[in-house]
Amino acid sequence: MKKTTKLKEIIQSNDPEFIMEAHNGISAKIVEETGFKGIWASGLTISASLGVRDNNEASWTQVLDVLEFMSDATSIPILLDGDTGYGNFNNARRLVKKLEQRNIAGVCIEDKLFPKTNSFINGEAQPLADIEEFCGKIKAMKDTQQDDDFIVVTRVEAFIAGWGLKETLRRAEAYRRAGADAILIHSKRSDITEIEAFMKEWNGRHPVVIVPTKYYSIPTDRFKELGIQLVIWANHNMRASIVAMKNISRQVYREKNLMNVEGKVATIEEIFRLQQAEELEAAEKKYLPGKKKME
Ligand code: SPV
Ligand code: MG
Repeated sequence: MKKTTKLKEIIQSNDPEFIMEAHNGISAKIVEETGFKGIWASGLTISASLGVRDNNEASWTQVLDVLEFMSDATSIPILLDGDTGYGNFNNARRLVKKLEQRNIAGVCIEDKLFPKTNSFINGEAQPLADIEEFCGKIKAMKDTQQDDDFIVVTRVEAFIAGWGLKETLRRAEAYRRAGADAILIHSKRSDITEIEAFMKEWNGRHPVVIVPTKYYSIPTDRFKELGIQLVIWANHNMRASIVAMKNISRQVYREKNLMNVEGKVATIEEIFRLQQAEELEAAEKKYLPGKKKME
């Protein structure tokens, strides 16, 4: 099945599905091996992995380069966090063209202005996109895709920016009508009251995606009760690796010795396995003259 079709099925499922953040080839591969059905290519963590801020400091083609490695390393669909689409409708539709060429299954765009800022930094201070303009962007993206199953998720930032339920509903409905495949409702509250209020009024009109980074203590069953289609665990591989890298760097720096560290880190063989080194060895036997004889 095509990656796009797989993502479409995930987004239209009755029960919540879960996708996990990755930010490069190896983390994408780990997400797939773990059993997840899809990957969230997070803007926050891809920029963090490049050592820059989540303010479109990495150019969109630099993000594409990372995505290409992630896509080549995996067979499950990738949903790109495409920020605002990196400009107006024209930039966004060109993005869709390039994503399809790289076998990326879908993209999520948010109704803010380029260059964006992460939703958890001064959310209230961030202006939202004009609704009509944003709807034009959605239409342009949907008109551009060649594969009918390519997914455009639109993310409503009205709760984040402090505009409340009415504006959130107004925007979600406008984006649905403009052709979005699903609506991501973002909230920075530590409880789920905003999402609950939205789901009540929304009444199953169209698939809904959530990112429970701040309301992490809410049991997953609640998402099911509310009728949510897709849950994104948006940044946890990056956060896990920061803790692990800090700990190991500190220990090696302090001890000037690897003895106590060796058992705590992945083996070199594990790196080779994740890189599929064996496949190359087999291919060399098949394609490289003299390789068989040498052994
Ligand atoms: C991301 O993972 O980059 C997201 C989610 O957009 S959030 O950081 O919550 O805005
Ligand atoms: Mg983001």
